[in-house]
Formats: sequence, structure tokens, C-alpha cells
Amino acid sequence: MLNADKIKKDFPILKNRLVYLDNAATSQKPYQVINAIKDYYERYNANVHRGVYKIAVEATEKYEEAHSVVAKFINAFPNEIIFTRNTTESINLVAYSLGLKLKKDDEVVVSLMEHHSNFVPWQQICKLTGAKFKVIPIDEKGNLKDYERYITKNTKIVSITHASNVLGTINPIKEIINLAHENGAIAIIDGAQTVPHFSVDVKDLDCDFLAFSGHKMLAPMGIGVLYGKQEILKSMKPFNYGGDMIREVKINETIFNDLPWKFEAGTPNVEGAIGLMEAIKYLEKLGMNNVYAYVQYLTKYALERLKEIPNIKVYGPEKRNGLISFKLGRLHPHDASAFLDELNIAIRGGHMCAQPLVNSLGEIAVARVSFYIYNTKEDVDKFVDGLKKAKGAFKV
Ligand code: 7TS
Repeated sequence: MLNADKIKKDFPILKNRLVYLDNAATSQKPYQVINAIKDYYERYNANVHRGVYKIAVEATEKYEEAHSVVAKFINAFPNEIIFTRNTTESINLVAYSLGLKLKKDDEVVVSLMEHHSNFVPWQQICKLTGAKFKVIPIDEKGNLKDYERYITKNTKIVSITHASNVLGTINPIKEIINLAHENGAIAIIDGAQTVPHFSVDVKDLDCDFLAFSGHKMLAPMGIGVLYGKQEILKSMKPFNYGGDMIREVKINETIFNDLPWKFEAGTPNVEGAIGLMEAIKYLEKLGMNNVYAYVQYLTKYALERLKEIPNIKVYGPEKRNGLISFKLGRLHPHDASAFLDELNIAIRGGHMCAQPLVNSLGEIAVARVSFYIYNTKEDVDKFVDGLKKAKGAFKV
């Protein structure tokens, strides 16, 4: 079992007794990550892939080592790891590079539980190309409903979240990937809520693409990852054109660089890549199986304790990732969040960037707590006790 009290000491922001329960939005950062970034700026800050002087070489080596560390973490090859800004940009890269090739009778399949970042790009690409935009519904428990019926011989792209950021549902992703492949479609997985929580192996899943964000797994903001199978990436057009993504430029023609640089135009986020590498090392030291088991333990404990509160509605299936969305009577999620903030407890209220889903629940907003490695049972107790006080104060 992880020792969250000990882990907490690595996170400077948590020293002031902040109870941080908005980890699905972004995680906090440990000293190890902050210090690695500080070391980069204090000792070897230089642009990458150009200078031949010592610090430029060191910066380039670290930046490339980060590709390797990320690759190993998800069982990919280093040239299959493209650094982007975040999950959103990773998905847009595929949407613009592959999606624009779609034709009128082609179909793109997403689900109702997608974050906007895996919904809006496909919705818009379908409008541009005339392809059909198909949305897999969910059942009353919050699981995908009849997804088999939505993936057909006309389906060219299936882009599905591995886990919902609202319901916590962990989708049968391997079955969906297999079904996509049986129908000749490309399978794209939004791993924003799963890569930080358990071991995701792209070879085992056999997904064609996997997108995730560093900032939800202890790394800084502004660094994200797109994994893609190299044979597919090689066949794709670049998303951004410019410096660093070229091998040779002539007046009327350009030969593009090898993978992954073909997709990494311009000066990259070197500090982000270094921070992400350090974050992965931190998580690997804890062990991803332990991370998963611990967050599961906290989530189950929180679900149990929430049963003490009458009139609370918890959304999503029993078996879930480490988050709980709820509504307490008529209490507006923003009021719940503002009340708890007075007690130094940070939770999120809102549409969670998943409006089609939240609206389908008959709501415009929900409240959500989401857990990570530094949260303790005591944090859960403070939250539940705080919520009870809110219930009394607002008389709901
Ligand atoms: N996909 C899922 C499943 C997410 O939960 C999020 C962010 C994203 C994609 C987008 O990630 P980004 O790094 O590109 O912004 N989810 C949340 C959330 O639940 N609250 O704030 C951000």
C-alpha cells in the first residue's frame, strides 16, 4: 500500500494543509519534477537539435531521453512518441492529418462520454468532409450501450475515451479496438484519465493512437503525448509545418524529417519533456499497480462514506476509475465547491468539458472529487464532513 502521508511531503503545494481533490483536472507536482526543471534552466538551457556546444547537446540528449522514457512507460518505440501540448492537441493532430481525408459515406464513431477534446474535433472534421458523425450512447449505469452496432464496414475512425472524466467508467477498450480493426477502422484512444492511473500497454491494446497529458500525471502543463503506430505515422501528412520538422527545403519542395520530429514543428517544450520524464520515473518508483490499487482503495472508501449523506446522487458505475461525480439535492455544484473552498478543500463543479454527457444526465453541472497518490483517508473524511456542513448551511 502506498504511504500517502510520506508521498504528500514531496508536494510543496500540499504543505499548507490544502485538501486537493481535483486531480482529474490536473495533478500537483513533486519536488523531483520541479527540481529537474530548475536544473535544466539553471544549468543547461539551450534549444534542441541545432547547437553543437555542450549545453545544447545535453538539452537535446535529455529531450530525446524523454521520448524513450515515455515510450518504455507505454511499451512503444521512441520514434512513435510525439510530444504535443496536451491530449487536445494530440487528438487534433490526428483529426487534421488523417480526418481530413475522410469522404462522404465514411463514418467516425465517438461516444457520448467523451471530453470535448475528443468530441468537437471529430464533429467539426465531419462537417468539413461530409463524413457521418456517430455517437455511441450510454446506459443508465453509465456504461457504453450497444457499441457493437455503431461500428460498421463504413467506419473509418473510432475515437473513444479509455475512462470517463465524469462517470469514472473504464471502457472495454480492447474489445472496441478489435471491433474497429475487424471493420478496417483506425482506433484512437483518449488515455488522459487512464495513463496517470494504471499501466497502459499500447502493444497489448493494439490501439493505433493513444493521447494523454503530462499535467495529469505529475508533469508540468504544456506537455502532452501522441503515440501512433509508426507505419501509420509514416504514411500521414504533418499537422504543423515549419522548423525542425524538415530534412531538406528547396524553393518549391520540402522533404520532411523522420519520426517523431516530422510531427514536432518548431522549438519544442523541452522543460515539459524533462518534467514528464521525471514524473514517469516518480510514478514507476511507486509502481503503477500500487498507484491503481491505492486510488481504488480511496475511491471505495469515499463512496462508502458518501452513503451517510441522504439525498446525494452519485453518477457512474460501481466499478470506476478514481473519481466521483455527484449532486447533493438542489445544492448547485458551484456552491458546493465554493463552500468547501472555505474549508481549504478543492473540488470541481461544472459541466466537466463533457456537456453532451452531463446534459444527458439531465444536468447542466455536477460536482466532482478525483483522487491521486497523495490523497489520504483523512482528506476524504474532511471532504465528506465538509459536504455534510454544506448540506446543513444550504438546507438541501
Ligand atoms: N480527455 C479526457 C478524458 C479528459 O479528462 C481531459 C481533461 C482531456 C481529454 C483534455 O485534456 P487536456 O490536457 O488536453 O486539457 N479533463 C479535465 C477535467 O476533467 N477537468 O479539467 C480537465
